[in-house]
Amino acid sequence: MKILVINGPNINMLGVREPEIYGKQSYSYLIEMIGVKASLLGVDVCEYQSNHEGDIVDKIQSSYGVFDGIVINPAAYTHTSVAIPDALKAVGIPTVEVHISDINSREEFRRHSFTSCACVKTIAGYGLDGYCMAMEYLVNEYGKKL
Ligand code: CA2
Repeated sequence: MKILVINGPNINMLGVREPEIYGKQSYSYLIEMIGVKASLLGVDVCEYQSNHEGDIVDKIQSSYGVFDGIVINPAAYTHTSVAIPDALKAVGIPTVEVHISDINSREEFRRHSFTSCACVKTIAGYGLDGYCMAMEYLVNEYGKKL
């Protein structure tokens, strides 16, 4: 099984500020953790991060026929982008949405996700562990059928 992990704007700044919300670990720690989890699960993983909505759309489109599952944290685009869920629906790859923080208990503008309607599951509020939970979910639900 091949899984693509997509991170949106500012996730590359993890650990730099707001550790009380996003934790103390850096983006490179997250990448390493995802790699270790992939090995344990026996899957191939690729990571992609961009601060640009169109680039994320391009990456999702180019995943068609290449990846069997996507884990996405669209970051701020969660609350603004229609293009990202449209792209996810267009490729039809099972996708799990992840948020490090619990978006439902934060500011009002973070409580709505445009992405979730294009995802098979949303995991929010489990910190970086949410990425591992999302990968595990994809493997359990879709890995064995491939
Ligand atoms: O909780 C999440 O994972 C979010 O997707 C993170 C986004 C935020 O806009 C979403 O509402 C929830 C923010 C990404 C990281 O932003 C940083 C801010 C300060 C320092 C480092 C990263």
